[in-house]
Amino acid sequence: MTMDSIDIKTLANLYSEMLRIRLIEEAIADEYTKQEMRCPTHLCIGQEAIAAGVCNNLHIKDKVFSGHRAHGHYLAKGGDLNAFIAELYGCANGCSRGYGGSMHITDLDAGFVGSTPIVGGTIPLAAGSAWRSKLLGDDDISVVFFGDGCFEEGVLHESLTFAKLHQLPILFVCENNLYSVYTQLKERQSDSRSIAQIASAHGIKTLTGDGNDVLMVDNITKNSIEHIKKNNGPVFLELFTYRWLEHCGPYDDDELKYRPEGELNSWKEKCPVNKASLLLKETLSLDFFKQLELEIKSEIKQAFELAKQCPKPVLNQQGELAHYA
Ligand SMILES: Cc1ncc(C[n+]2csc(CCOP(=O)(O)OP(=O)(O)O)c2C)c(N)n1
Ligand SMILES: [Mg+2]
Repeated sequence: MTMDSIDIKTLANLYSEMLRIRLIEEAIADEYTKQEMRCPTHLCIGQEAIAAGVCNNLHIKDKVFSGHRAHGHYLAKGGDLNAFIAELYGCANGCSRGYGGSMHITDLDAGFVGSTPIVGGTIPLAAGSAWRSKLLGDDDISVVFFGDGCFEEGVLHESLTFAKLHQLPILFVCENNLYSVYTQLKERQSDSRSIAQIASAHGIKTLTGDGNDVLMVDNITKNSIEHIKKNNGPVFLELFTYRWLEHCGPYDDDELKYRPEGELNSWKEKCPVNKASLLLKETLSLDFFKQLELEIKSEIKQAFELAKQCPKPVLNQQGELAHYA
């Protein structure tokens, strides 16, 4: 694809969103080692295009749900950065009032209903939210992001059946990064049928795509939302991508050898952020890139400074967090 055939403004926005997520995740990884953030943290470095491309097509009122690897989804949906970083530090002004940490993020003002670490746990909640929209006749769409690991959870299949039966306005987004913790997909699922085939066997319109190509994700999502808004029922997306860091935490874990040698590097070559920047560099000056990075880094610095200054949770004599009324 060349810059002639795409809208530069759209790509620049998608790129900015991905870069912002990347830089925020990198800052969290750097700060995490100081052990001031005391919540398990699943970073989405390498997977940013899915969050950016899907959320680019959503309105603030659309409802997003996610799981343990939710940072990118929250940020792309318009969640507040200061409140998010504060949440990681357990501050009372965090988006979940400091109770939730990285894996329980919520921000109703941004239409980010919630994320929980129970694998598959938010899928039926999203179906319920879509059913509510259907019953009320509002125009909202519910979107749920989840990993390939959810295919081992019965509730996913129950939710797909229910969503199809009631023709619900819901977009299922499976981020297939080929692993559930240390276990490859091919050790968990028969290779005689793909995730997309299983989803489509529920009668749901199913599309697959390169989850590291933000323009493709944006385009597929646009088409999916058109389908949903015409009252044609749910859509299921299987988007292929790859997690760069360890399953949980700020480090690389390639030395554990659960991924074939060279696999991580081959995916790094397909970096979604680089891919978009290469296209943009055909048209935009280096100043654009420098300025953008400066702005994002300054926003991040401020968010960490604020979070570090806020009162931290302390236990009272009853063992409760004392800074909550
Ligand atoms: C019901 C349940 N079973 C097991 C776990 C432990 N667990 C946490 S994350 C995870 C892997 C999920 O993999 P996937 O859904 O592919 O998401 P990814 O981490 O690859 O983004 C597992 C098994 C859990 N949190 N909940
Ligand atoms: Mg996975």
